[in-house]
Amino acid sequence: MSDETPVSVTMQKDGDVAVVIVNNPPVNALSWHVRQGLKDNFEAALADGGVKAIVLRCDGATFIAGADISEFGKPPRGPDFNAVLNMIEASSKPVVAAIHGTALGGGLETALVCHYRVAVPSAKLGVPEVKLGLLPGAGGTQRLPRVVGVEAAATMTSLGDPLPAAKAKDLGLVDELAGEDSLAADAIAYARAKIADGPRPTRNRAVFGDVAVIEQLKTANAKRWRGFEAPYANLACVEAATRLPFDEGLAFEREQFMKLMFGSQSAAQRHIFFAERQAAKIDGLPKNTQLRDIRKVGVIGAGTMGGGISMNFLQKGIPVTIVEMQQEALDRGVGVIRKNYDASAAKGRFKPEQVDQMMGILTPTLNLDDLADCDLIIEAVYEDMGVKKDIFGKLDTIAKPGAILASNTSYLDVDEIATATSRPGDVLGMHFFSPANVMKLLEVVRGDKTAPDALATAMAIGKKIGKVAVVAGVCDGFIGNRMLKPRQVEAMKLLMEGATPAQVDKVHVEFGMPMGPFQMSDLAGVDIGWHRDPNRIESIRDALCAEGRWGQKKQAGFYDYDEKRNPSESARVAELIEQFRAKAGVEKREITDQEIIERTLYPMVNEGALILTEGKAQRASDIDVVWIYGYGWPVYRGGPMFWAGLEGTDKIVAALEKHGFEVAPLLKEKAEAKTGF
Ligand code: T1G
Repeated sequence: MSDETPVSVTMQKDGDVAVVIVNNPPVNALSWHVRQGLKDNFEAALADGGVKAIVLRCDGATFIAGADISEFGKPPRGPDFNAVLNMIEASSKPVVAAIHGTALGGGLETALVCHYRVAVPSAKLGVPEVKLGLLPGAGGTQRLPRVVGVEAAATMTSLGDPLPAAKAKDLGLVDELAGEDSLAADAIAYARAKIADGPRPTRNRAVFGDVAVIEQLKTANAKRWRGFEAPYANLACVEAATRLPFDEGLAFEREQFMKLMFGSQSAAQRHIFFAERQAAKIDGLPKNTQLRDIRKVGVIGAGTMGGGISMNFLQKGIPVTIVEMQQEALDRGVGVIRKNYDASAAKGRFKPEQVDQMMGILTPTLNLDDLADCDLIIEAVYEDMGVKKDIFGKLDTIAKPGAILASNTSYLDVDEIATATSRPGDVLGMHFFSPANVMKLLEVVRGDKTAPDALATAMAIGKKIGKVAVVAGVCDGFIGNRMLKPRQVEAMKLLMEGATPAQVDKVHVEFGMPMGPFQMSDLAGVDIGWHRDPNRIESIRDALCAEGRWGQKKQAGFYDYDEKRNPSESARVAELIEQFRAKAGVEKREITDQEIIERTLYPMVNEGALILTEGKAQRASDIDVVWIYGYGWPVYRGGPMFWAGLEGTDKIVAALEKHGFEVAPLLKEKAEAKTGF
């Protein structure tokens, strides 16, 4: 081993058992120096006549959690992973994997070439590669069917969810459960007991189970896997294991792995893996920033948003005081929370006693003064600046010193709201997405005067309640809704010029969005932001609203809906569009799908470039995270800014200029340099 190789693998001896220990914080990823260390130490253990059995374990929080994803796409370094694994599997001495934390991906593949596996009950074992647009590329798809059978292997690889140790033991993936605090000793004892049995190479075991599960998984997950390549590649490899000799199956797996590895989908999904973690970091945050303690939360407004927001905290055991102005609204809001929890309990997500517990720490009140002991207060009332400033003015006197005062506003100026208080440092935005107890995105809006510790606390509590929190700057629509605007404006123009709502939506759905602009408008409500004057008809939308076509909630919007909310194209809407087109003297023309992409998606990239230049997002990858987790942008396209790199920023600029858009300087720069963001 050359001297510049970091020492991340060592070996200890316990009598006739060698213990190989990996120590590569934070997750013991299989970085090149780990592979090198495994090779060197196993070679030493195998050459040592006094060693009769070998234990592989890890220091730190977890067993090996996979290949080092940060190495992907870089020049290969250190020994080939498969070669190291084959050496371990071919060991003439029994090898036992001692598992704690999460044995994931290449980590589980390493455990699979060990002849036996011992795990603590709290351990989890899985192959999440599919979530990175990959598949287990070190024999996992060929060895799992030989240990847990085809059904479990197909499910594990194509869905990527880890198994708890007990379930893994039921499946034969774990041979013995160790004591939570005695894993090393138990694994050594287990290894010693296996000396007589000797090694049990996984590759020599027979595949078993029913291959029919593969088609069943495809049918059951068709909607969820729409547009994804990796789930199907995983299943193809497991299917290959049922009919090919091991080495041929390994070769097939390798070929499928390389295809995915060098494809755009995995690059996109790996980008989002890191982007999501990067989003949690606040650039320039003073090192010694202390988080404020959030023991109790106040929520003002018990409507859809206030109720959903409250649920996030209740299910993490954080007490909530929820305030409404009228008893009837308060009772209705609390009733909806209870109903939602009961529905989740009926699906097995909560036990009935958990629902009672959560409802037990919810305190409904009509009195704003009852928020005096809250550490975080989230206002979720009507989107009106006057109403919000009035509330924040009152909170200024009611809330205790140091309480964070957050508005759930989806676009209003947080700095202006802060002027209603004498403590602008405590004021920020926490923009949840509806339904707030389901959608993962949380835009944390940083006001000019927001204190760093208040911002850091809001980001941390967002993560604690299971959200993906992203820092946004104050501007109209922050990050997500600001980019939605040009998309919606152009979509409406396309209707005037000859496209139909169904054509525009179809292009977006085929692109991978869960729904198109008009389906989204019908779902959210066509009347959101409408001036409410049925006699003032200045746009197609005004005309729809004036006729009560407010969307799904009225069984009519851009589409007609039956009682099950199944949409159908509306002759009335076509007539309205025709009338507007005639009045405006616009000639209907054929609109291509490509033009729809260029005029609805490219302007989003343009707006994202402006957001970056104005400093309203910390980094381009934050914008991607917003669109993946807030709007369902297909993760295999990596988010708008990442996708711009795949699409070609030069191609985007050329199209935007062709359609008469003013191109953001930063986007122009990228186009000239022929790079992405
Ligand atoms: N490679 C590189 N860095 C990783 C990493 C990995 N596999 N996993 C985590 N990190 C970094 C992460 O970016 C963060 O960095 C820090 O570790 C803590 O992570 C050949 C090809 C293990 C459940 O997909 O699911 O094996 O932000 O915040 O919440 O077939 O990390 O601190 O700078 O997530 O405690 C397969 C991915 C890889 C597992 C821990 N393995 N990781 O969660 O910490 S592909 C995975 C996770 C593969 C083989 C194939 C989670 C975790 P920073 P964290 P956590």
